[in-house]
Formats: sequence, structure tokens, C-alpha cells
Amino acid sequence: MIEILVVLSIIAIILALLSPTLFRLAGRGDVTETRALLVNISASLKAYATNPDYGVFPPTVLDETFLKVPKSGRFKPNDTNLGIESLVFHLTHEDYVGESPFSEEERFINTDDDEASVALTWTGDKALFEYADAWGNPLIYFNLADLTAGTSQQFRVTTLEGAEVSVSPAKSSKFKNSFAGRSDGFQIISLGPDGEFDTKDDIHSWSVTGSSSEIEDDEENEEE
Ligand SMILES: [Ca+2]
Ligand SMILES: [Ca+2]
Repeated sequence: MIEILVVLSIIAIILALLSPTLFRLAGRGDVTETRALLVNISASLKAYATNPDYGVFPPTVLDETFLKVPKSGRFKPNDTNLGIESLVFHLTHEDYVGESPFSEEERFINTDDDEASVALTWTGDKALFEYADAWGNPLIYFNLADLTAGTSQQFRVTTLEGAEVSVSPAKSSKFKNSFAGRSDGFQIISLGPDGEFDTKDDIHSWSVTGSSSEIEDDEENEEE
């Protein structure tokens, strides 16, 4: 009996020593996974915009005129999660021919609890869905063509916990009046492990794809 207790307590001590490392490794897995998700969505967006049927990136705010649903009371969006709701709608729409980057059904969430008058996705659910990062918070999406770099533009995101977070398109680190990743034409942002906006752990589409070139920004600025 005593021997068993000794063995159990040794195991407990070993687990206690290991757990911070295990937690850290698990956290790193979430970051890796979310980075991969942003890479996949970016690739889908580029394919979307080069498809002659679309020609542009999905809008920053879901445009009612695009919806092929009865005109009356089409949807009741509130003013949060706008970008990601538009992105999810356009890349899961029945007319969308590309491969959806949104592969996990449990990641479709509706933290702000808004809905359309008819189901807009294959789920048959009227919810205006967002897609979650590895920590369960909605991703953030901006079509940069919809925005003006020189003005302050605030949007809001409702987190998994129900907190409303104020978000805005990120500016270039070099040129305050231009957007980060503007050569991509869009921004996708994850709030990261801390669930807060504009903190060090945020994950950005333009940094994970490596396609945002500060040199390109530089050249364009010189031309202006
Ligand atoms: Ca929603
Ligand atoms: Ca963050």
C-alpha cells in the first residue's frame, strides 16, 4: 500500500513538473494551426478574386444586394463581426466554386447571435456565421479596397466570451498612411491566445503568407 502511494506521488510530481511544458506545447500547436488556417483562407481569397465570376475580394460588410434571397427582411446583421460574416458567406455560398478553407463544422460560430431571414449556408441554419480561430474567437476580415488608409475606421468583434472588442485594419509599420499587407488586398487577423486586439500575439495573414512586401509598399509610396 505504502509503495503504491509512493509511486503515485512520484508520478504526480513528474506530471506537475511537466505540465507547464505541455501547456506551452499545446499553445504552440494552436498558433501553428491558426497560422495554417490564415494561409489557407488567403489562398482561397486569391483564387476567388482571380475567378472572372467574382473578380474582387468579398466585401468588408455583407452586401444585401448580393444575397439571392427574398427581398423582405433579408437579414438582421448587427454591427459586430461584419467582415468575417461576409467572408464566411461568400466562401460557403452555393454558387461558390472554389474549395472552402472552412473545413471544421464546429468552428462555425455565431457569437453575436444575428441571423438572416433564410439559411445562407449549407447548414440550413439562418445564423450569420463567423469562423473561429483555435481559441474560439471569430477571425477578423477586411477588404482593403473598401477602406481608406488615412482615416480611422473602427469595427467591432464579439468574442467567444461575449466581450465586444474594437478592431481596425492594421497600418503598415513603415508608412502610417498605408495598410499592412496591402499588396494582398485584404487582411485576416486572429486575436491570438489572449483574445485581445492589437497585442503582440495577434496573428496576421500578411505575416503568415510572407506575401506582404514592404519593398513593394516602398516602391508604391515613391511613385505617389
Ligand atoms: Ca454573427
Ligand atoms: Ca491578441
